[in-house]
Amino acid sequence: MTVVEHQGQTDAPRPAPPPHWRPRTDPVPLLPDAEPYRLLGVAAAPAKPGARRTKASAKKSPAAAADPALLRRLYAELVRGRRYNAQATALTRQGRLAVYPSTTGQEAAEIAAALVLQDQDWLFPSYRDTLAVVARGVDPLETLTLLRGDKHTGYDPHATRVAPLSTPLATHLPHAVGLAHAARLRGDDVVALAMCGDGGTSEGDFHEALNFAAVWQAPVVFLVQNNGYAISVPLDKQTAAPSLAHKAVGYGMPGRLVDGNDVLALHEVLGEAVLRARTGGGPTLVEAVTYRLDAHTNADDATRYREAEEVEVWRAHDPVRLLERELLALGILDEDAIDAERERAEEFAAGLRARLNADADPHPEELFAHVYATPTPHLAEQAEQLRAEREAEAEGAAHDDAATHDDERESGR
Ligand SMILES: Cc1ncc(C[n+]2csc(CCOP(=O)(O)OP(=O)(O)O)c2C)c(N)n1
Repeated sequence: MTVVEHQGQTDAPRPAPPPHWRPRTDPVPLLPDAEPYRLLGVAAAPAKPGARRTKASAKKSPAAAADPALLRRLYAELVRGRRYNAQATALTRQGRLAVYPSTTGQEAAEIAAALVLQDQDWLFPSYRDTLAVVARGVDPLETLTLLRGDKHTGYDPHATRVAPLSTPLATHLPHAVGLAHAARLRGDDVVALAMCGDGGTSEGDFHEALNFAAVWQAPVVFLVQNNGYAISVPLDKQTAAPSLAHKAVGYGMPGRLVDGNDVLALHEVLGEAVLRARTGGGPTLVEAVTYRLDAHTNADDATRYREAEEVEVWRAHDPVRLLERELLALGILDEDAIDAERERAEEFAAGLRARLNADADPHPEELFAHVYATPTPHLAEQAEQLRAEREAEAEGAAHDDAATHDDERESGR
């Protein structure tokens, strides 16, 4: 296409642009890494095809500089998380859970998200993020209560500083921004970390949340777990952006692209983002490139939209094995320590199983208890209606019992 200048305008002096025409900030420092950021296995990769990885080369890896206690903790949480996913999925097959969205393959992002927060911070999870919630310290049984279908949430969000698992996509992101902004106005040292999937980034709430977070410089970290699919919809049907992390630049916040299976890289990047938020630097968008090895939920058939070969490629990049290999090479773990960790995870799963195999006995009227801080008149009316119906039922049952008793007496039985 040829651009033709309007006649008579070519030599006219151009007015200086008003301030809102100029870039408000240099976009280049906000751009994400060209490749997903990695720490595990970096120096350990063979220099030449066929070259063997040695202990010495592993020692040069960035993991060698990390705190061994942190590395052990990350490993323990990954092993427990993997077992938790398997146990929860098994419980759906036994009818003990209504549904379970597994994070098998995504454990690194879940664990890193929980571990970078301080006690006073808030986590805003999506329905998939039960593992992050458990790693944050919420009772694992209570984490599953919503998925069992017993109660709205299952844990007290204020006691744990974990917002309820959000089933509607991305609706919790503006909540995280609002909470963080309010905390900052009050002078409270609070950071909110909000999690969503790649599909969640197509929701209006995602964009509104990022926009206001940047405008207000709210202390928020957004973590997108890009596992390639929103149920069956692949990423290229969600976005034309170079990466999800690039979206940050349009809002005026930094974007980071991280290997979502590298727990150490995630811990570093999320930790930096949390510190930045805490010290007044504003929000960050972190995209973790990962993969859900299990189906979307136990109710989904993933073979209808993805090839087995694709799953195998990701299985070879397993987050638990990735850290395990590095720690073995560094001498931070040995086979006995690995067995001990697996044993601990088994005990954890057995405890969870036993507790979930006990029938829950929720009170029907509790359904109305935690919907609003002040119940609406409509809700109060419904609660009253249910109470009256249950009372009438109980009276009816008592009356029937008494009548049966009288009949039996009269007939001499
Ligand atoms: C507002 C809204 N729209 C649609 C749905 C139905 N839904 C449930 S999960 C899902 C896909 C989500 O994919 P993604 O955000 O990538 O997260 P993932 O499940 O992969 O972790 C959809 C569309 C929903 N829960 N909420």
